[in-house]
Amino acid sequence: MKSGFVALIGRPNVGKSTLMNRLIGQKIAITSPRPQTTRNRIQTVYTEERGQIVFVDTPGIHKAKNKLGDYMMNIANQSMKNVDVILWLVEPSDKIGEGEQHIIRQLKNIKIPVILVINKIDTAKRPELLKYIDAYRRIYDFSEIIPVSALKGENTQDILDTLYGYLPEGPYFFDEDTVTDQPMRQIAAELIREKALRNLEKEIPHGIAVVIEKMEYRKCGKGIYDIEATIICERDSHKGIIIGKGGAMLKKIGSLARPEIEDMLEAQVNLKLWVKVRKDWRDSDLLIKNFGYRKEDYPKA
Ligand SMILES: Nc1nc2c(ncn2[C@@H]2O[C@H](COP(=O)(O)OP(=O)(O)OP(=O)(O)O)[C@@H](O)[C@H]2O)c(=O)[nH]1
Ligand SMILES: [Mg+2]
Repeated sequence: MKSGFVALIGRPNVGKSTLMNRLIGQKIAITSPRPQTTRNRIQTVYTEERGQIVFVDTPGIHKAKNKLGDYMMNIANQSMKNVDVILWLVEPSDKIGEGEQHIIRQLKNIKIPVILVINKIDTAKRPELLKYIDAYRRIYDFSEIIPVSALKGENTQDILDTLYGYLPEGPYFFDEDTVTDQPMRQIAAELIREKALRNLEKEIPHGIAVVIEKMEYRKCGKGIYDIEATIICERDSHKGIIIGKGGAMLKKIGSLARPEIEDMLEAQVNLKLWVKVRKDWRDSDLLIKNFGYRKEDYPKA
């Protein structure tokens, strides 16, 4: 039996979370067209007859501009060092910029097999792919290079087959029913944040956090959860936009998040949303901690 940890790393927005969800066949990590969607280390477990793979999704590697950014980068850096295999995701391009060079410098200090995943090949012209593979091959000694489309599920099975070739023999780390280390509460908060990210204008999403204030179960029919959540933002003007005209935006965020939370909890959900302003929370250790981002969450695996 094989088992081990596999980190998904790369710049923001390259499709790490989309790929992880695809590989395990379930939506656990939220995804959006906004960079810096993932803020935490998210572990998911994939078990089959060949063995068990623990995937570690990480925040996109970028220049931190506040304490939340420092926190996110610490998670990405730690995750890279504590796994058996690294999947480095990149866009289909031969433009290798400072962002990629920075990642290469970090990889050069690590003696872990690195598999380059060229994602989003559905957006690239086939003949160009060879050019991209060649450009990357020149700058690092990758164990493998695999072009895929996480969104369409193209070639993603190849990643699983390849990974088993690099994982050590060993026992399961989790029982076979385990899917993730993320508590339900956290996933519910993230689903609400995802709907905010996907529906709000560009400058607002980065400053948003979601806190579940209450999540209570009532036995009634197939069961009901009463959930109260607060969307935290950084400015009064943002609060107005998140609420929207006559509450329309907040209603939209709630009505998009609710069915997904219901699917996850396999129960009915009563969802109440509030919006609060906490100026510059992304630079406050105390508030970052209050909003569920904890230093203790750093990987130890
Ligand atoms: N066309 C196309 N789009 C993709 C593919 N994979 C991901 N995307 C899109 O790219 C965007 C970013 O995807 P995410 O999975 O959130 O990216 P990420 O790397 O986790 O981003 P961060 O968490 O911000 O670091 C989303 O809009 C996805 O739908 C793909 O294979 N093809
Ligand atoms: Mg992500």
